[in-house]
Amino acid sequence: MTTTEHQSASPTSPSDAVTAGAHATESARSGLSNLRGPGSGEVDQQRIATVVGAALEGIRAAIREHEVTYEEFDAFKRWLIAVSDTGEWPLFLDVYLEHEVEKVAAKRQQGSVGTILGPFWLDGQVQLDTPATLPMRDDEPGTPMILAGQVTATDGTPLAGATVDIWHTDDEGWYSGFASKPPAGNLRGVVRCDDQGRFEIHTRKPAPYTIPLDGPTGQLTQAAGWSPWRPAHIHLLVAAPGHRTLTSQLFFTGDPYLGNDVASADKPELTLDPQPTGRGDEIRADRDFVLEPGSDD
Ligand code: MBD
Ligand code: FE
Repeated sequence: MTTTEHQSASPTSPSDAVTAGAHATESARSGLSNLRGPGSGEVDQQRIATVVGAALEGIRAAIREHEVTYEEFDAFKRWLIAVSDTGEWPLFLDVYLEHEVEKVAAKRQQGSVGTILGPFWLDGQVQLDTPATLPMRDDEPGTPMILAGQVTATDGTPLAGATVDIWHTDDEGWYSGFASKPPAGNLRGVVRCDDQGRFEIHTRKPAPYTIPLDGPTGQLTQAAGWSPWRPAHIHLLVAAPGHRTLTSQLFFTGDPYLGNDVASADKPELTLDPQPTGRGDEIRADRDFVLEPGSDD
């Protein structure tokens, strides 16, 4: 399927946007804090005043400089209410702001380059031993793809006990658990590596993805004339006992949306160049991961 067909096919019905938003909101409410490592947990009045003050002043400056009208102010209020009503706060925040938070965090990190988590991770997916085939339909469309590699520590030690939590869209750009089309758990899994930290995952190559165009995030994006597309990508959480969990994504050489990712999450270090294996149209990409010491919760 070409990306043009994908776009005109409209990735979501209105109920899909609301369903996806509700699930992402529930997931953000309950399960994400333990992925981020320990924080101080303290409420610091000075920090709130500084950061929230700067954010508000940025908005006030935009109002002054661009002479924002009451009509625009009221439209902004209605838009914010719609973001809540559709549960799109995780989508909007992860598309437009998470990449800046990730870059701040990355300044203090060692090991493989990572990128943002995004709103579509789900806890509790099927656990598989390597070599693993992700759950998929009998007639799962798309190019068969193998992703293989090794997880090591920063000193080069292979990490027995490493796991690769992987999730990505199907060949039409749909995420299981968020769109109605793919069955629950489709193209998601947690793969246990072997005693050398090696993994081999059999899946399908994902397709480029547009954020839902019928919700407030997509509508704002289109109203501004910005591209709503993300390059095709595979999400990963690479974990091992005693090491910081790496949150990453992998992209594909030649993808038309590289460098123009609506979520600004693509990085040159994260591009795969899969090669034919000679078995039908199957392709294979090899990618190793390096984890730094740290808390694994
Ligand atoms: C996605 O699939 C995604 O990965 C991010 C970060 C934001 C929106 C949709
Ligand atoms: Fe994604």
